Amino acid sequence: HYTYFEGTPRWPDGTQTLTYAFLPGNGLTDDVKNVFATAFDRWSEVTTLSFSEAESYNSADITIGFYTGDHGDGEPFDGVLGTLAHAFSPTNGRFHLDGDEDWVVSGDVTQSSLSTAVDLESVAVHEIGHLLGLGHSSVEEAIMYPTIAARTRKVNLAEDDIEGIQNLY
Ligand code: TQI
Ligand code: ZN
Ligand code: ZN
Repeated sequence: HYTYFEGTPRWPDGTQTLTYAFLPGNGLTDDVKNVFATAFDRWSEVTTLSFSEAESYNSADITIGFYTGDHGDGEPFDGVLGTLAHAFSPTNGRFHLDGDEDWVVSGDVTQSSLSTAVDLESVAVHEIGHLLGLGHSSVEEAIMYPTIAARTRKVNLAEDDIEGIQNLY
């Protein structure tokens, strides 16, 4: 079953569009940006929320960046595998990904020759759930289940994720 963070933090009542921006300097390709856009769409499809890229990094509700090792928030990344990414609860908006992972942006992660390959969209859909206020779920099929096998793609929201998010938005 789905959970929320302590105190059930959420984006305020009446929030329609949440904006997001990519850390300047990461030099992300359009392919990478499109993966995030697709991941956001999966949540907007089942809620009253929509997501759009912000005009500027400083005005964005949600900020997305790739970082390695200690990056100043007390939750250092750890190189290949282990922690892949983290996101904070509403209304913090910070979404950090471990730049040391072998991210698969397009193509089939299950066919990757790298045993360490991680599907970017799968992780993005999960972290966006956290950004919106979902904690972890006990339902194995749920996007918000706390573990995922290596070289796995899991991007479709389960009924449990949908119920959880629809209670918030
Ligand atoms: N990162 C953890 C996660 O997102 C960080 C974390 C642990 C966390 N507890 C939390 C974040 C509570 C918010 C609230 O769960 S991770 C998966 C999964 C990770 C794990 O790198 O371990 C995914 C990132 F669920 F598949 F194991 C993405 Cl999809
Ligand atoms: Zn961080
Ligand atoms: Zn999680």
